[in-house]
Amino acid sequence: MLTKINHIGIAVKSLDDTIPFYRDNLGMALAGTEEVAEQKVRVAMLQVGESMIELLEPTSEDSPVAKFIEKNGTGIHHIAYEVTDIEAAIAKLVGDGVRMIDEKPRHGAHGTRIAFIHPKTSNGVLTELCQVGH
Ligand code: CMX
Repeated sequence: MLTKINHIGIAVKSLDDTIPFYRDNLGMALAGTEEVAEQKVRVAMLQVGESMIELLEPTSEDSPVAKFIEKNGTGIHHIAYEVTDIEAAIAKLVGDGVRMIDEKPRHGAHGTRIAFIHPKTSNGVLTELCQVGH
């Protein structure tokens, strides 16, 4: 069902302040920045091998990422696994009794479709399914 780790999401206060460490010190290629209005975040994707680091900057105080930073500080926010058929993956997990945040895919960054599993059923790790393309 899962094909690889697509990205790891890291909550940050400012993309501008954070990108230089990943791009210049660690040498990752910046694949692009984008606002995901539905998720109330601005994101920067940085390539590392076949996976990416996704920096997440909240765009409003009620953003899930703003709430996360307020409670935990900045740091790892979620892990995203790539799937080839997100509807089938959601249906399997729902059938298994897994608590989904999203039972229908939503729009993620860079044309992806995404769905989150609730961290309470994934051992405290917010887990994302991510399908590239449509
Ligand atoms: N990782 C692990 N646990 C998390 C978490 C995270 N990223 N975010 C919240 N939680 C935990 C909280 O610590 C809290 O636990 P306790 O009850 O033990 O205190 C619990 O989940 C509830 O958290 P909350 O702060 O009260 O917030 P909500 O219930 O309102 O929302 C969640 C939590 C996970 C449902 C919500 O953040 C959500 O829907 N997340 C998915 C969407 C998202 O994160 N979008 C941003 C990224 C978008 C992208 O990658 O494109």
